[in-house]
Amino acid sequence: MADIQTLKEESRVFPPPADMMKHAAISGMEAYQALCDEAERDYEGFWARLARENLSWQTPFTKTLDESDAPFYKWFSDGKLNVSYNCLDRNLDNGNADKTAIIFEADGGEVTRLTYRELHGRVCQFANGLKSLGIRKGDRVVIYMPMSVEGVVAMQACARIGATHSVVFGGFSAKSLQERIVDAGAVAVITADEQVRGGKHLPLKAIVDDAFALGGCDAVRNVVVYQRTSGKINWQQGRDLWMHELAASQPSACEPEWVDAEHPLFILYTSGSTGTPKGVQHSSGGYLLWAMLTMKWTFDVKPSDVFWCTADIGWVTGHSYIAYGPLAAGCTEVVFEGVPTYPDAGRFWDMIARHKVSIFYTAPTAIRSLIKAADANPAVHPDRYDLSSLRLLGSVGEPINPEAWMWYYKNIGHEKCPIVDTFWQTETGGHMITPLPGATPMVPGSCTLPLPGIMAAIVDETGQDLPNGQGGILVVKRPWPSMIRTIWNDPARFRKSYFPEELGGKTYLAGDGAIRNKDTGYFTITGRIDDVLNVSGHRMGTMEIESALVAHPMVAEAAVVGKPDETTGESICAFVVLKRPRPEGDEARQIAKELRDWVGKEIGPIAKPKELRFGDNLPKTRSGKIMRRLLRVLAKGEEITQDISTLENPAILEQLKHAI
Ligand code: 6R9
Repeated sequence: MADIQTLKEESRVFPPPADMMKHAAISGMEAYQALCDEAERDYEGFWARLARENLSWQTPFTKTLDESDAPFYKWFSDGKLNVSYNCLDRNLDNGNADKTAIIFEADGGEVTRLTYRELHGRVCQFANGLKSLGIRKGDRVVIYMPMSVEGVVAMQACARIGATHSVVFGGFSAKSLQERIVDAGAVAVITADEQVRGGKHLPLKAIVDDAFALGGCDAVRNVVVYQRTSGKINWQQGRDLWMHELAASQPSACEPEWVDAEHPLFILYTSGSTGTPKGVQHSSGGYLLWAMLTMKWTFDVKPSDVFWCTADIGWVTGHSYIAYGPLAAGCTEVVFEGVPTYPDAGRFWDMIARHKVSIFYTAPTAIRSLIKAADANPAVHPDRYDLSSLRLLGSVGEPINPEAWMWYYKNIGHEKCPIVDTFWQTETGGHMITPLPGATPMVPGSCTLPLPGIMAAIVDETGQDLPNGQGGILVVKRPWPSMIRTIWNDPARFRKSYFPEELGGKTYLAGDGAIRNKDTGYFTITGRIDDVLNVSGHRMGTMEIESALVAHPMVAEAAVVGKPDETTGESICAFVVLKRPRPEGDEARQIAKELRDWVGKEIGPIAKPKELRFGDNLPKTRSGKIMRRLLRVLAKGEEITQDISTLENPAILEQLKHAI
């Protein structure tokens, strides 16, 4: 993660390219300021105008923002629309019918192209198939699929019939999947036989079967299976259906189900600082407005662009900037199944060249690993590829350190492409703080300024505004259309997590720390202020990993902390006390491996601790609290200089100092 001191001193400023400035949707800082002023002057009027101009409403709304049940805000609540209609049908009517909607590239390199008309047909057929299974508006459908055209079709088909989808990332374990199926009360699961990553076939359907075996999935009537590899799978007659067979006999027209703007489009589970993952519930109208508008504002998407967001549909970035935003904006997008390092670490650059990608959106972690790869092997250095189609670059998921920013700017963008460092969250639905490509002068490592209408601020623990230059808590002072509506099944937790009483109950608490530059007012995100880790842009709660560890019969106690990592931003370091004597040497290594695999099975491979250390105990205060700040110092391999007078058992620090 970027060192805060370096960022404070970062003084390089990169103006946006002149020609981009001329043609951008928001052209120049005056245009940006004018939009901010409009929002300031007439907040509801501003959003109402944008919602009318950008979305097609079946029933126009008359009420813009309803704050009567704050913080359960409602937007455009008496309006009706359909998200899939806005993404697909609208493009058939406005001359995009034969335009390529999706360029899909599979892991092995096979390319499939679909026009808007074809995508519309596929979505309608599958939507009719889902209806034939009795799936209705408001039903929940879990999607556990690889990156594929079919994954996007599944999401759009749910939206078309008003079913609320919950996509679960294909790297999650059977147990994580089962918890989400149960919490969402899903009536169907859409999956694939297998997924392919870096040439390897990995099971998906088998994991769905395992999730069912864990119990509690009784509401699920059907499992719909996309045939990706034709690998061998178990089949439950009556429950399991092939996706292609279900769609085949269906008409290729499907009247969209018109839903209220507030109708839940999706639930997406994400990690919090405590307890089980939270089902973040999003709306239809407000969510789509922002997914589409940020395509125009942040990415300045034009009809001729080829847009590529490398995220997975299992994360929010894949929702807003693969499944919905690009289609609502009518652009051509690349959807990619594989990994950045297969068949070699030139894959991204090669794909950009072959598909003439003009807007490229990826995560700092990918950039950092590709820097390493390019340094190690000149054959995959980006200068070997024709990247001249690029005109805009984006970054998302975690802070981008200035060195990675500069490499991205020089080697990928050839100093011609602005970089939009987009700060946002699962809960915010779309971008919040980001440079605008035709307006904002960029500073490496800073996400710069909030988008018009986003009232971001930095406050102290009591909610008092802090002056620029003083770090504090990042908040958003006014509701915005694409914000989280509630936590599925847990409105009390929604209030407590995001609208705490200490901040007055109406201010959104992002969970990140931030600081604004004294002169420019630019924001720099300083990292989470709760027990949430960010490993390769994946969000994980330390508590979740600790619970998984202590569920192992050998483990007595565990504490998990983040440790700065050059490539993944943060890595997971676990301190473990076993029920048996502290192991050493080979035995320690063997048990560490067993525990790592265990966490992989409990949560998913992304949650496996990179490092495990064993102690006879953990550093605790006299009242028995684990002193995590000391563990963080130990994980970094630094000497403890802090006050340890409250520490009950100082001798333990020596044991935990070294990795096994
Ligand atoms: C979109 C997404 C959200 C957390 C967020 C913050 C970190 C995301 C960032 C960033 C610095 C950026 N984060 N973008 N930090 N600069 N441009 O990533 O959603 O998975 O919910 O993660 O990621 O810590 O709070 P999500």
